[in-house]
Amino acid sequence: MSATAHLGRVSALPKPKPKERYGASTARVGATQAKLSQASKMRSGATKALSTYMPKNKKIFLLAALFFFFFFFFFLALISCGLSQEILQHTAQMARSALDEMSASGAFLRTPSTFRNFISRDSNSPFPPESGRYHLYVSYACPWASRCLAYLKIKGLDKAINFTSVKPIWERTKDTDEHMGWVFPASETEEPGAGPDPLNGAKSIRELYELASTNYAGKYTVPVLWDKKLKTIVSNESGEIIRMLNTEFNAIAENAALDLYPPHLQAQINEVNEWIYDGINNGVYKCGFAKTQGPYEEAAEKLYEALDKCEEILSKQRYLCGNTVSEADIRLFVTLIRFDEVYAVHFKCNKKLLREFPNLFNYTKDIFQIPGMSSTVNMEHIKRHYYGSHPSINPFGIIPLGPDIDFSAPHDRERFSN
Ligand SMILES: N[C@@H](CCC(=O)N[C@@H](CS)C(=O)NCC(=O)O)C(=O)O
Repeated sequence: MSATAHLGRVSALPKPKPKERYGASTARVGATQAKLSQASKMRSGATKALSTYMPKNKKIFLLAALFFFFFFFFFLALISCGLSQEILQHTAQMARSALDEMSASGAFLRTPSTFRNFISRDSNSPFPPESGRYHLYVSYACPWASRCLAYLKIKGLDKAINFTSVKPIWERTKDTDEHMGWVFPASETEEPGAGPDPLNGAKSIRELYELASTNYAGKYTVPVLWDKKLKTIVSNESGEIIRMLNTEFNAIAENAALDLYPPHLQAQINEVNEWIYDGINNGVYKCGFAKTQGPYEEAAEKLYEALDKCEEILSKQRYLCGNTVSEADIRLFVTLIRFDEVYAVHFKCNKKLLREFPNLFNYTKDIFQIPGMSSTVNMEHIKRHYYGSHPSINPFGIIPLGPDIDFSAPHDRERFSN
């Protein structure tokens, strides 16, 4: 109720007869009345109208007024609290997809992952590295999930840790809201490459997050490293999952000797990862998801600076951190393999194509040809996902035919072999 509405109601009341209602007035009330009548000369029309109906017993009137104002502001506060809670809930719901992660200036801002447990050989670890205990949920389309899948394959861990891929195109995950996300096919044959959830019978990745946490309000991303024993998510952060896969399962890995993060290269790998993540891995997303020109241009410039830097490094050595393959190469590869097929068109990264960087292009073929790597690249899933799941970028979902690059073609990187 507004203050003016209330005044309207007061002025509509019949004029009270003070003596009849309250009896004889006291000297104190009389003095107050005198003061008030002096002050009333200076009041607005509305306040004058109010004082016309003021009962003689001022104490009661003032108390009533005080109560009224107290409850009025109390209810006002309650209403605004309720509203702001509703706004917060709405914002949380809206932030359930990468497409909603925007700064005020229209730049893409990726939010950090939430499940950050570590599988460890440490005897006190709640997540010990047991064969058959963990399951990796991925999408072949997703570069972050693909780097985990690459580790499963090249470390020879795919028998100890099984994996399932979701369908490439986002669908509604619930009838009760608008969220679009990763879903499993209903059968083994519905979608080549993807399969139903073999553990929980979940219909979507969202359902896995809801099984793991009843109050989760973030994005429902892949990869998800699932613990069958504790029925929860160990980690949804690919950068940390690959570190676990590199070292913690060596007792059961078929290719335990391969160390993609050896102690003598760790500082160098960390340094390279940082600018490659910012400029390239996440940089292509910053180009593609920008909603204003400025942040797009800033991201595109940074992207090409970083690509030029890689091209320069790879003109002198076979891999990013020397002549042995490392974590940094797997992390860069997952973006490069998608570059000309998707990012150049869909994310507007077209200043220069991967194929126009001789060293980077040959390097991408070289990594693709590491035993096990090619099985982690499903270009059909990749193209159908990006072109089909972001209607705000590609409203008709049309998938470009080209360029259909043959990454198994010969490359020239052996020239750097020791
Ligand atoms: N920090 C995560 C990022 C994973 C991520 O962003 N995955 C994307 C697919 S490429 C996803 O699942 N997005 C779902 C969404 O935005 O709703 C990681 O590196 O593991």
